[in-house]
Amino acid sequence: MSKDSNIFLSVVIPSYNESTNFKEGCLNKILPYLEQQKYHYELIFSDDGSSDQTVSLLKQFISENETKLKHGTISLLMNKHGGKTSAVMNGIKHAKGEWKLFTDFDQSTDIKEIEKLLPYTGKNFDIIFGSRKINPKAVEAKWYREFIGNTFNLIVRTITGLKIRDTQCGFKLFSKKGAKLFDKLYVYDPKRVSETGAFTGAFDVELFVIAKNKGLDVKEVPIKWKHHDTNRVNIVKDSARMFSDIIKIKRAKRKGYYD
Ligand SMILES: Nc1nc2c(ncn2[C@@H]2O[C@H](COP(=O)(O)OP(=O)(O)O)[C@@H](O)[C@H]2O)c(=O)[nH]1
Ligand SMILES: [Mg+2]
Repeated sequence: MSKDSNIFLSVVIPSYNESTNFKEGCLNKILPYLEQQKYHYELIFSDDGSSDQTVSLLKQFISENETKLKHGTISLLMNKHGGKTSAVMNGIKHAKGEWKLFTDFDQSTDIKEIEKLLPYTGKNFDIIFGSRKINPKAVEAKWYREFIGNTFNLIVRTITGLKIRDTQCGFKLFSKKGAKLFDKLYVYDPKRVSETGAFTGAFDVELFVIAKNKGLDVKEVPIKWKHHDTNRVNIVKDSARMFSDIIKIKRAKRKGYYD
């Protein structure tokens, strides 16, 4: 059987100027872990137009590893810089697995944590996702990011009516049906990014609102998470923009854009 037949798990990793993280070895555990599993997998890097050495480091990583893999494949997609949404979305679109995970490059959540999500597959959930707010003891975060995260989640719950405690954790597993929700993004439609500018953003919230509108079930699962410093998140600017995006999502829902 060829390595890409019957792929069970696709792992999509967006990358944007990750050479420091790469050199610190943040990818060291992922292939050894995936190779030990009984299922077939694919690992897809989706680069968001990095301007540092990320692309050449990833190409080297791929050529050093691809011939050794027994149960999976690795590939690299190169996108124009468009922010996390477009990088993740393009990766998810290319993914052929029965289940498709996206996880942050810095591996704030270790790939092994997938074992906490997998028990919920086959139970009619279309998004099974990591949460840092159910078991805070498993989370090593910066106090100010935690404070802002809590405030953000409270605002999201109030404005959208979602019952989710942590919409923003970068560790989410989609069924094939769940993955199609990306096509319905309106506020975070990557085509509009030229008007709005690239950033990490709250596309997750929009996906959850669309899922709810369509009557899909989602499952929030506590996972371990460890903060990695990033100098890309501008707390004040990004928070203000995320807040205004939540209002836009609410408005889009009212106008029936997700129907
Ligand atoms: N901040 C940021 N992250 C991006 C962008 N495009 C892709 N990403 C990816 O989104 C993920 C999360 O980014 P990170 O800086 O770790 O954000 P944090 O975990 O929220 O602090 C990483 O895998 C990045 O490579 C972008 O334009 N801005
Ligand atoms: Mg991070």
